[in-house]
Parts: sequence; structure tokens; C-alpha cells
Amino acid sequence: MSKPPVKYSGPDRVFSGVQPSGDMHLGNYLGALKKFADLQNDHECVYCIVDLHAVTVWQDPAKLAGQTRNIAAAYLASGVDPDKAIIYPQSKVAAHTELAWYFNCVARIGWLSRMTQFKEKSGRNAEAMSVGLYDYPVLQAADILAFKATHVPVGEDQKQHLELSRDIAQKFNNDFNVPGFFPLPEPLIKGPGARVMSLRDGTKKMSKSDPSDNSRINLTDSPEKIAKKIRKAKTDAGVMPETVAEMEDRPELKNLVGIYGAFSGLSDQEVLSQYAGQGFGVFKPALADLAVEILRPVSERMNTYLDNPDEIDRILAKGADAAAEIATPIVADVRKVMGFWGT
Ligand code: AQP
Repeated sequence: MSKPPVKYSGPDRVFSGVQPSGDMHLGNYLGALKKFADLQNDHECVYCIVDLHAVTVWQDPAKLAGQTRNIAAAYLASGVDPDKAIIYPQSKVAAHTELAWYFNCVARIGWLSRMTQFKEKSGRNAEAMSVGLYDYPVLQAADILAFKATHVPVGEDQKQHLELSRDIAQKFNNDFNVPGFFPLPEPLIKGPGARVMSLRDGTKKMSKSDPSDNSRINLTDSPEKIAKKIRKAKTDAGVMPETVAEMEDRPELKNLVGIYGAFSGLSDQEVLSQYAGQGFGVFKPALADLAVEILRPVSERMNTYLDNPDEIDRILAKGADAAAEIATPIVADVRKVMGFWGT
């Protein structure tokens, strides 16, 4: 009979990240940022701005540093407190790339070839994509495990990548006979807003890289723009149904009801009970009012931080030092475990 795996006995730690690859949108806010702020009160939290992930697709060098400050401003505006959580840019801490290389030698090509996000992002053009885009989930495993993080708040879209991180951690522990060396990180996906869909197509997730700006609500959109995007959001000709089961074949409606629920704290059924029988002419303006009420203060705080880039830079530099202090000795231990000269 095989022995049960040895449990990791280190402290709980939360790690997550967002790419500085464009404007932050409602999906990022509900799926990630809001949870980041909630977790910092009772967990040790490390929140990275994953610029090394962003460059897996072309990023304009003249804009990358500004986009990184933008994400930092979004973290801060969403309530992440730099005195409680570590906020830093990934490229400032070398442990990420070093551990990613070791994990490249642990992960299997077959595992990576099953990753659906690569297939979605590369479409029919996989041969022309960067090697980095293919290898992205291995770097993500290194991001998490360089901190021996035990919990990872992410949106639903990252579930498969998290499973890969667990597989890599388990294989490393087995291959080098170090049971419990790495934790098997748990995704924290539950909660409203775990999967916000495009406003133009309810079957596609809301995404920074969608060419249509009308597909998403950006955190920096003005109240007028938010209201207009919701008014123009794709819907069908029906009215609001009475039950959740009746939304199954109406993805756009389901998405808008989910967003309303995430903003108001109501369940999908409670939202429907409030609007059953009404047309979108009633529901959309109500949703727009709610969206503006919640997002206006976030956007205002974000702009205040962006007006003060020196303060953002100070927070990022301090965060990078704190992050390196945790990750550098962990990666040094990995080197030792693998038997490199001089360890
Ligand atoms: N639509 C979404 N609904 C809920 N959560 C979402 N997240 C992203 N989109 C949604 C969550 O936001 C965090 C940061 O994501 P990211 O920017 O690092 O990468 P991504 O998932 O690839 O986001 P985008 O917007 O789709 O970026 P691009 O277009 O640049 O690839 C993650 O926790 C993610 O789950």
C-alpha cells in the first residue's frame, strides 16, 4: 500500500499576481483584487505584479513601467495595504526566474500541452507564439512556490494552472525525496465574480487583451462610460426570468445578473426575484447605477495614487526587498536539495 503524502507543516501564506498587460477591468477586480484586500487582515499576503508574465506577449518598453505602476495603484485603490501585505514587481526578485528553470526540468511537456489558456491565447497560430507563453504556467508555479505559498486567490480561469503548480510541487517533493518540502497550494476561487464574462459575448471571459473596449468595464472608466457600456452590453430579446435554471441558455443575462449579485451581495436568485418579468430597460440602468456607486471610489483612489508615482515607486521598492527576503533563502534550499556545487 502506498504511503499518504507527507503534509507541509510550514506557515500559511497567500500569494497572487496580476499582469501589467493593460487596463484593469471588472473581472480582475471581482475575481482577484477584492479578495486580496479581504485576505490581508488574517493572512500573511504577498501580491506580485507579474511583469515577466506580461512580456510573454509583446509589451511596449516605453509603457511597461507605467503599466506596472497602474496595477500597483489598482491594488492600493482596492484596499491592499502596503503595511499589511507585500506589493512588488516580479522582475525585481530573481528567485522567480531561477526557480522557474528548475521547475522546467521537473514539469513534463505533456502537462503543458494540456493547458487550455495557451490554446485559447494562441488560437490557430501556436507555432508563432513565444516559448514564454507556452511556459507561462511553470513560471506561475515558481512564483507561488518561491514563497511556499499555501493559498492562491484567483479567478476561475486560473484553476488549471493551479493544478499544474500542485503537480510540480508534488513531483519535486517525490523526485528529490523531500516529502512536504513544498506545500500543494490551494486555489481560493469561490465567491461572486470568480468568472466575469465579456459584455459583448457571454461565453468569453472579460479580458484586458480583448480588442473591443466595450467588452469590459475598466477600473479607470468614467461613470458615463460605465453606464454606456452596460447599456450597450449584448442581451437577448427576453425579459428577466424567475429562476436561475431559466438563465442556463442565456449567457449574457447570466453574466449581468452575476455582476449585479457581486456588487450587491445578493445571490443570483435574489436578483431575479427582484427583477423577474422586467425588461432590460429597467435592469440595465439599475446595474449601471450600482456599478458606478461601487467603482467610482476605486477609480478616484487609483487616480490619486497615479498622480503620485514616487509614492508608488517607494512602496514597490520596499515590497521587492521584503519579497526577496522570503524567496531567496527558499530558492537557496532548492539548490541544496538538487545538489548543485557550492550549496
Ligand atoms: N474575467 C475574469 N473574471 C474573474 N477573474 C478574472 N481574472 C482575470 N480575468 C477575470 C483574474 O484576475 C487575476 C489577474 O489576471 P491576469 O491579468 O494576471 O491574467 P489574465 O487572467 O490572463 O487576465 P486577462 O484580463 O485575461 O489578461 P490578458 O488579456 O492580458 O491575458 C487572476 O487571478 C485572474 O484569475
